Amino acid sequence: MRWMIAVALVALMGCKQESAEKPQQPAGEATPPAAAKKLVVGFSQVGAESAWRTAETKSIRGEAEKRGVDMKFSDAQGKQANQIQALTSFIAQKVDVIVLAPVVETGWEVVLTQAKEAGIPVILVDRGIKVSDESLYTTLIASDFVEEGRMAAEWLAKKTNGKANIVELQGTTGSAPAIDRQKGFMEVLQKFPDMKVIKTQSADFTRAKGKEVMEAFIKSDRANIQAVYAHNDDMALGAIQALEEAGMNPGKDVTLISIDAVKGAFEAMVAGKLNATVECNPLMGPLVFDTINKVRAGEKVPKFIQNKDQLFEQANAAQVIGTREY
Ligand code: GYE
Repeated sequence: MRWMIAVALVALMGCKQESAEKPQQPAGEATPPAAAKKLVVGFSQVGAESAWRTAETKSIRGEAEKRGVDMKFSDAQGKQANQIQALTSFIAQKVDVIVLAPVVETGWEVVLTQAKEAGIPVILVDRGIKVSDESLYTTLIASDFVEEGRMAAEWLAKKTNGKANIVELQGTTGSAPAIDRQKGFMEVLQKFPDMKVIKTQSADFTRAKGKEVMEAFIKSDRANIQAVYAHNDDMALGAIQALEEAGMNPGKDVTLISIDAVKGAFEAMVAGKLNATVECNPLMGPLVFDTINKVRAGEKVPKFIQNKDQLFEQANAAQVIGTREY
């Protein structure tokens, strides 16, 4: 009898210990197989410079949570050095996959070679890179920024009858969207000899710098500014503020077009202060994790997975604003 109690006690203790270690596992359920182990993803994000970026972060983090992915998130505060450090740490931690939103296009060879050697696939999101060896990343999920630049220029040409002195607010120097949005825009301008970019400067994709740079443009060339092309909405919103403070009429005396199509841009269009915006979709969480699953299942994925974008203008802003998710 006594030994029976002892055995029962030991069994009970064993059970207790197990349930203390695995509190979430309901009693009686088998230990999950090794394959069901949580996926570990390291996500190196640029920062939080714009409303677009905040929406992207929310989408990717939200989807990770929904799918039970263990996501290690690192905010680089706009610095490539911080991203390289984050990637080095992800590699040391042996994450399953790295998701990288690269701040600039160049300078990734060394750290991506380390990821490759460690057998960790790298998925680029929203911005591309320039590397001599394309096998250093698996795929890029992004919009076509050159096309966005073209769309902006075509729209502006139509709006101004092919005649405008334009000031350009560029995104972060060396970043894919700044380079390509300028490229696409200038390509279309070739067809319109009376459309000229009279001033161009980086405002780093932020509203504060957009305002600052626009103030400088107004100071030096006020009478000549007829249009503003901003590489993102935040900078256009900053420019609107600068124009208003200078007693000018954004959306009327000065035509403004930007890129992203965030909520703030729709509000400015409804208020008549911004004329148009080209969408750049940041809601890529679901696509990112679907792609990760395919890559892990050994499926071949295209080198470039493109988000499709469209242009919105003042005329339909009020109608559309309620349907926008970011
Ligand atoms: O347009 C801008 C941001 O990389 C596509 O970065 C992204 C750009 C986006 O900060 O607002």
